[in-house]
Amino acid sequence: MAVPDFSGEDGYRLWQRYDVIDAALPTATLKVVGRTETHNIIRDEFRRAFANRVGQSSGTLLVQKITPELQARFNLQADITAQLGDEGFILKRHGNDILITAKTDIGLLYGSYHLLRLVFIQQPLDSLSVLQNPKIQRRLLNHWDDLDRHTERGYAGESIFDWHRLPLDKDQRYYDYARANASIGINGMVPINVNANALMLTPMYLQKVKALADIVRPYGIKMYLSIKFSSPQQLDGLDTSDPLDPQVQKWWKHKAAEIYQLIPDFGGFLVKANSEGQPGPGDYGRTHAEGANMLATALKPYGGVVFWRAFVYANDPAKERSLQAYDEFVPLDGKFMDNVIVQVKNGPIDFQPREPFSPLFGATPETPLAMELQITQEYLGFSTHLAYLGTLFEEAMDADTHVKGPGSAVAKVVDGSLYNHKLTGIAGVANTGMQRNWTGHIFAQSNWYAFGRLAWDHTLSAKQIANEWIKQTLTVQPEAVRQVEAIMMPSREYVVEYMTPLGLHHLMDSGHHYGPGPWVDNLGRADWNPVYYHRADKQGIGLDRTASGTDAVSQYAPYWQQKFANPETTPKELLLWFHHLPWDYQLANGETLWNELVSYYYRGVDGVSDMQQRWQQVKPYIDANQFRQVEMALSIQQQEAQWWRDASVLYFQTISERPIPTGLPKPA
Ligand code: GCW
Repeated sequence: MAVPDFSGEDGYRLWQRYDVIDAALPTATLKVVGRTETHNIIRDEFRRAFANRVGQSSGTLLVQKITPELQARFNLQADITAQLGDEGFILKRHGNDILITAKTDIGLLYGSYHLLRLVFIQQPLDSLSVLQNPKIQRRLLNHWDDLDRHTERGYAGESIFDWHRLPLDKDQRYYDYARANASIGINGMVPINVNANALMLTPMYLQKVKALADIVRPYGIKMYLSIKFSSPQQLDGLDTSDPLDPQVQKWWKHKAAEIYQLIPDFGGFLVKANSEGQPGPGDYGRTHAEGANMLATALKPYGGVVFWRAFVYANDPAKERSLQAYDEFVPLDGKFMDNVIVQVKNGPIDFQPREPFSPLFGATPETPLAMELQITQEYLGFSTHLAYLGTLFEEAMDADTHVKGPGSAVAKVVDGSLYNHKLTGIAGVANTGMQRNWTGHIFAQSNWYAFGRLAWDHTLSAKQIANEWIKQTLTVQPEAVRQVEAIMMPSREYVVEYMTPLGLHHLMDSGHHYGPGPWVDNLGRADWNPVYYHRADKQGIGLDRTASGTDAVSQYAPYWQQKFANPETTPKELLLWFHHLPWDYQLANGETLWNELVSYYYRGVDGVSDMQQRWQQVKPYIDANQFRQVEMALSIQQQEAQWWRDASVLYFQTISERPIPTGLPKPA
């Protein structure tokens, strides 16, 4: 047997494979005006991209901060340049020259990455005229990485952050990480898990954090830290961490001063409090607002912010889990300081393959909300299943809350436009690790990419982002691009279909959340058990969240209350999220619920076969190593989609006592 040759593309360069894609500098000369570290990065980036490839036309590619003289030379109207924000940029062609301009160095860097993207996705530049500003101000990656390099919900090897070797060992990966993030507009990072380790705030670790912050700063990335609410006790032996205690307040003020002395542009704190066993203000009978404001007061003199997570479901175990975040946070609206932003997961449970939007979005007019999306695939097959999440992120952003009538999309809550908030943010739970290709599955890179692009501009479509990513990462051959798009676009829906169709959710096996476990009923808390969510019994299946059940529908705007109250007007894909329905319930297409449920499970498996076939067709256009990695992962996914289908259908069949509909093969 021949020894396989794995010497090809290893995925390390992500979507920055400039040197293998055929493209040239669009002008003959590059001129970057300025000598800061960021200017040097820009020079280096163009050198990497075009090395010895000479441009086609005779002009100059000029990278320079905006001046009146440049405005005149490139015909930039004053009203255009007035629209430039601090991170924004303008790209403008004039004759044979191209200008990249901005108000700041970082704007120049973002403009440079945008031009590179346009070149590598083969956009014509003849009449180039672009003005862009990010729509959301703080665009963060949240790493759930522990100090010992274990990554909670990480499926790509150990953490890329080597705290043992920092601060002196400045691994090349940190620079490459920063480059990749800057190229898609990510401007903040939290290198440490939300289940925080208090040690992070000790002087020794802060030196390490400073070293990282210094590396990423010229790329426009700010450092934030997750903190443990009990730090004053754990680190300095105070006898309380009560946010209203003056000693505790003083402790945090000193800590903030210490941090800002090392990292003057430090972004702020991310906090998971009174959630899943973490300490918090509730331990002292104080509210989330009192806890957040105490930290916000300490950060305020330096311009820092607090991201306070709304992922809580601790206070009242008897209350259905999806209700709890809304019930705890809505009464606090108006009580948070203006440098606090509440960070809300896209759905009311927990990063399921599909959830309705969280009813918190739009329900707190006085409180800015950041959206938290999960890039790592905790509930979507880890890094062995191909699931392009651009479509999930797009669905989450575009969902219309109707809180101020039609056109009240979640994205408008998050970008601040619905309630006129200046402080805006979005966070993605990262999927990076030490694997050579960073994310374990080549296609998981596209989820990191899609998060960044949508955080920058939520009006981009998932399809357009997939197209960009494919051309920069895999191939520009038109037919192959089309095929890969046809793999990516429905891929997340296939996962929904073979894991949790029709609004089912949280049926993954306990703890690890990989593989089916719809039968699990013996965990420590009722709301950790899959049976809690599907409620299958002799009569039917689904969780009644209408007024006759947990009444979660009442947390939505009246428009949705009405729709969700009735199974006939509930979107089919959320049917069993909101309703418990008889097995023989008739759907609009004439099928019974049981038959439809089963056929969805089959459809998901067929979808994976379709992806496999399409992948074989693009073989000639994909690097052999990339091809093989994805081919092998798809074969795992094929087996496991069948496992999901068979386990789920057989389990539910023991309850429904109905036959597999004719025409479908019987589960193995
Ligand atoms: O869903 C849960 C995850 C935990 C995670 C938690 C959270 C970081 O299973 O691993 O903890 O969400 O978001 O805080």
